[in-house]
Amino acid sequence: MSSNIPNIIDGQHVASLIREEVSQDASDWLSLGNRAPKLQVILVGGNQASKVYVGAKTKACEEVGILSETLMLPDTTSEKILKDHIARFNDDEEIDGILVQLPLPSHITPLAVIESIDHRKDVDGFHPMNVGRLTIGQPCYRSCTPAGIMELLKYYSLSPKSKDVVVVGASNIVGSPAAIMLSRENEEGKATTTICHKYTRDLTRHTIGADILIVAAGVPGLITGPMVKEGAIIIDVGMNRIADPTAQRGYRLVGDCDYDSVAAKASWITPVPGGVGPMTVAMLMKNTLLAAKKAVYPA
Ligand code: L34
Repeated sequence: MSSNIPNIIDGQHVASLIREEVSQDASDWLSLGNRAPKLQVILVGGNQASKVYVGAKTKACEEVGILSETLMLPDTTSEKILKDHIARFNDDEEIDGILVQLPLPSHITPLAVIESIDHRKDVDGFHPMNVGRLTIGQPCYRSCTPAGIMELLKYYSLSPKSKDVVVVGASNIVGSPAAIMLSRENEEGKATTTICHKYTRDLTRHTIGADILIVAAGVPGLITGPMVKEGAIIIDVGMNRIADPTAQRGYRLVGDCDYDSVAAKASWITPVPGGVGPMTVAMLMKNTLLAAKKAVYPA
């Protein structure tokens, strides 16, 4: 057994610093005579985890001086009705950012809904306009979770430049934009990036070479110690609920890494909870303030 003790990447701490910064910027913005930024959240259906995440976003808004409203719609809401609400929010000049919490009920096509959001209010950075602009290095809203990962690497001076980065999971929300950000030729990028996914033939062959390993597959315990290089930096994006009768809420949260065996080899690691999750929320605050200031898409 190795006695290696990794450094902890404290997302709770870095997120609170970002919220403080946004709070200061928002109050400066107000004192210039502007109205308060406003985020419109839409939550369709009763997904329990979504309620927790939206709750965290609402609380953060309050804390930093962003107005927020949450429209709760039933599971049975049609795509048409949802889009009608979005059209109304697109036209509302008091609303700066619009966020439709995912996942949506299966009868709704998420891309159709995302495309109906005005890209200038797409503070999630999911609209094809924002994804496209990210890909070619143009100003855009950046998906909050990968943007939060970039902030964590920056805060702890863990430069990806010329490192071998492996991203496990190719989702539109996390894996794919994370890989794009890390491979761009700019201050925060310049990594050599590999994307693995459920069709990858031999996952370990790739993960074992990673200087920075980003895991966003949604599979608890997918990555174990023997799959990781000695001294690797581990970013665990997994947010899995495991039934646990001894826990107060009846479950506990685990990432996609088998924490103990992976930590035994890592130089740095994100905990779950308290790693990437809080950063997602903090970056949303940042994006919403940018939207209010029309900083990404000037009027
Ligand atoms: N539209 N849908 C849209 N935007 C997003 O950015 C998200 N995401 C993901 C799911 N759907 C979305 C989130 O908000 C995941 N996600 C998210 C947000 C917050 C947290 C985790 C995931 C979070 O705060 N995690 C805490 C623990 C929360 C708990 O106790 O359950 C943490 O410390 O990791």
